[in-house]
Amino acid sequence: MRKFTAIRRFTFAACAVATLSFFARGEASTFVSIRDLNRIRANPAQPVPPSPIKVAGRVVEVLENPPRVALSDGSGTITVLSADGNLGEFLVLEGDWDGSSLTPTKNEMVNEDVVFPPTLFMMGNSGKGKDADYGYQHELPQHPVSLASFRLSRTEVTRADYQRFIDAGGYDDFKSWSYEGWLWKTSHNITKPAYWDSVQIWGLFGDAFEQTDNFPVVGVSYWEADAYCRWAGGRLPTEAEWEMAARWSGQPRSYPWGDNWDYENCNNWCDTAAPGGGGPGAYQTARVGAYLLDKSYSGCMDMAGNVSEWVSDWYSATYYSMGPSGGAAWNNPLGPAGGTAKVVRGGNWSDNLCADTTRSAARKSLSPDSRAYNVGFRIAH
Ligand SMILES: [Ca+2]
Ligand SMILES: [Ca+2]
Repeated sequence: MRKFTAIRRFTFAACAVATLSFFARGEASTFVSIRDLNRIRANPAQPVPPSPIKVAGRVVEVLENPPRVALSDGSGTITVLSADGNLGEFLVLEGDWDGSSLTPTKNEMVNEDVVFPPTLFMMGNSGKGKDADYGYQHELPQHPVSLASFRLSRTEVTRADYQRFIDAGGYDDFKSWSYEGWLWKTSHNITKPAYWDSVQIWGLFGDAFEQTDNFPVVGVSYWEADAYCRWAGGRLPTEAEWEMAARWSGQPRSYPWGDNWDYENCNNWCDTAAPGGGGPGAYQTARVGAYLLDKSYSGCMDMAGNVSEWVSDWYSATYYSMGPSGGAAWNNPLGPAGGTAKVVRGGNWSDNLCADTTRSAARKSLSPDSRAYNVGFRIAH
């Protein structure tokens, strides 16, 4: 079995991406300040971006004090790839270029993929720690699962991501939909997610808040999540893929970050810090990736909290007991052949059983027609 150190090296070397989009005019060669990229890098222990790095396929020099990137052109969208290191939190910067500096107008984490090699892991309730404290029968038995290589989006799919699906006519093109999904969509005359307006109020006592572009899309049924993934050339992750990405570090963790519960680590009912918006008791989602400690060993964000996530499996309370006998690994399990409810994984902003439902082994079932304000999804390839 390969170690996750190898995954990390591969992921960061091949996929570490930050994008600087800006409106620029002028010289053939100019300097763009990336001080804001630097400022937002949450972990001060992380190094200055390695030099040289690639910008839109070209190697350019990264200058320090202050950190900035030398660019050879002054317009359009550029992509910054780290050559061999972690740029920190991956961000999109958009801003106004005045000829000497960039004034950001938007920062958001890039929803790039984490790449997983073939992995053997232990799925289900570990019987230890918080799994023992809060476990449920349908999380048993713990069983070995062997997964083929796959990619998974680092963050939940955002409203900006989903807007592109809408703008591309995704709701009008049957080719992006399953047969069942298309029937559901047309019979209910669905043209956009529920809770799609940017300003929302989600609690009896909650304040109005704004879902910006980099908040997770919510209010999508399983069929809409599935259609988005098909349109984007991907698919929903399987339940096994989701759980491995959330908790496996060579050992199963209770939560993405480890075995100890801290309600401030993720967007759940109990946290008070609300780094992605809101405040104590805030009835709302948060910007994806805003809770920096809600990060799995593999680098996926918000797998404990923010929104719960559709996976592709039909739900069965006894499915884990249907695997191979004799302790053999179950290869790429896809879930039951059919059912009446789909599996949803991970906790969310409205979960008030905070330490329980945010566990990485926790499972929930939900009608595929359901369009909830606390359920979104991420995309696999
Ligand atoms: Ca919260
Ligand atoms: Ca989540």
